[in-house]
Amino acid sequence: MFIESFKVESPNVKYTENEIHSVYDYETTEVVHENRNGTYQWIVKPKTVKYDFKTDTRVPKLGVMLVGWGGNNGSTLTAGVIANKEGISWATKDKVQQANYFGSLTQASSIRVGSYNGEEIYAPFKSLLPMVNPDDVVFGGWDISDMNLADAMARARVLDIDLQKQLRPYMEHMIPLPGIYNPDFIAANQGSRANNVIKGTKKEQVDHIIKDMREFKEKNKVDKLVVLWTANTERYSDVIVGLNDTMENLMASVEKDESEISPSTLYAIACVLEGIPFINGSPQNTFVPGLIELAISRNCLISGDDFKSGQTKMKSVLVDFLVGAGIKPTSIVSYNHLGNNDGMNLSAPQTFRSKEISKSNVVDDMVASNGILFEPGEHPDHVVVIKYVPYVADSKRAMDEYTSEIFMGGKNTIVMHNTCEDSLLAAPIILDLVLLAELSTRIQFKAEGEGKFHSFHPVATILSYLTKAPLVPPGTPVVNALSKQRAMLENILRACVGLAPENNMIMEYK
Ligand code: NAI
Ligand code: DG6
Repeated sequence: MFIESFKVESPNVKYTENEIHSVYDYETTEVVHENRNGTYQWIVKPKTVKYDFKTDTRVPKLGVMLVGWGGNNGSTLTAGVIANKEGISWATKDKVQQANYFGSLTQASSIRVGSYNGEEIYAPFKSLLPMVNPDDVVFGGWDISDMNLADAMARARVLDIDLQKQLRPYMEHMIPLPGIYNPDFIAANQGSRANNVIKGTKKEQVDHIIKDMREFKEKNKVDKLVVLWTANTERYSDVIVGLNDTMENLMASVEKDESEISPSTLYAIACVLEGIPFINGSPQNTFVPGLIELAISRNCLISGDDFKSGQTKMKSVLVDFLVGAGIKPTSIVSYNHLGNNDGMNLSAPQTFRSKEISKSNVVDDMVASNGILFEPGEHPDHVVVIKYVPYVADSKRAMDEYTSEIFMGGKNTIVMHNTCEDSLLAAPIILDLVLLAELSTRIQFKAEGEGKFHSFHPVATILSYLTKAPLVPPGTPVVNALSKQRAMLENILRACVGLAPENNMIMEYK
């Protein structure tokens, strides 16, 4: 049975006018390696830590500024939100299609809340805690191309033409602000697009972005802003001692107009200085060590890297299944071809290399979790190929071959072929990232023994379900397995309203 909303009644949960308070027992285990009677043993000690969560339930008016607003993702997301808000439907060759948010965890997925008369009760994911309604978000942003969003939507060739016609009046007045352009960081084939750029030194460019954000907030009367990079994949920046390795060195390098500070890092610096959450949807190392230090020192949310949309999402499910089933994946070969501007930009070796790195590291934690199948340091062969084929436009083709060793030396080969508009996968993920980033800034907590409430660590691991290469604070394990990432996010939100983690034991029926 599906219900739209619910309220938790528990001595551990208190709803006040502006907050939900929850006192929560976090069940965990501590592992120690100790000398017991002359031999070292692994000892595992279950423990319970009491946490206090408090969530501000006042939902702000949210502004979202996209870097790369006029790209396929930016224009598709903007169009999709307008279509939903306006209740637009359009004719396809199959049927009359209604706007929807399919593919969005927050808007289109559900959670199990319990059982009622022997039936499982589910509710929308978004009913867990008060979240911004996408209809109320004000979108804006920057692009190095000055094309208005209606023309950008047409250039993207993603949405049905009847829908585009209806959306045009809403989008033709939307014009991206000039962006920071440095041809050294993206493919040379992007040069002809760059007719809308901010001039000046790096310091002046950072100041310009800060001014843009302040003006956007003021003009649109938004309470809060989130900025998300959905611009071209950049090449990696070199991380150099004295240049960008510490917060001080990074800021000094901006003052000195050092060429190795990338545009994405400059936008991120501007956001952190203004206390505005910044999310990186592309694979490059925007978050150089100096930037991470800056974000931590200012307690400003940063999150990344690279949207986890299709092929990698499947990989983080399939390899988790194989390793979890005691089957040893030995070779993973992933081919992609696509014909959109992202594909054209990735046809340059340096930008491709950024994507290759983020697509390749996504099974490491699953492999490391099973010492029966894999020796320490052993990995499956893992190859990623991306080719630019203009004809297929945004309709990306992904072909994967997984070869595994099974019982008694047998071999198993699984082959998958996935065809999908890339931007229709990415747009709902962008929405989830900004809505969840905003929500997470309203949650505070303290563990027993901690005097004061505090927010999550500024490096936002709770968003890792949505990214290929989750950025984590130094010394924190990276989790790539999709089901674990989803469980982490859902269970933390459940804790905020005093609900037990979803443990799937269903003891009520045993
Ligand atoms: P796109 O090429 O259509 O859009 C990128 C936009 O960024 C372009 O309009 C370009 O003019 C603009 N741009 C480039 N540099 C800029 C700068 N410094 N400042 C402001 N604007 C700038 O690409 P698309 O398909 O929208 O993808 C965007 C990014 O998202 C790419 O890096 C892609 O690799 C990444 N991504 C996409 C996924 C998907 O499924 N679509 C999944 C994972 C990541
Ligand atoms: C080709 O791989 C282009 C890329 O931008 C991908 O489409 C994007 O990174 C999505 O990757 P995945 O592996 O999540 O489908």
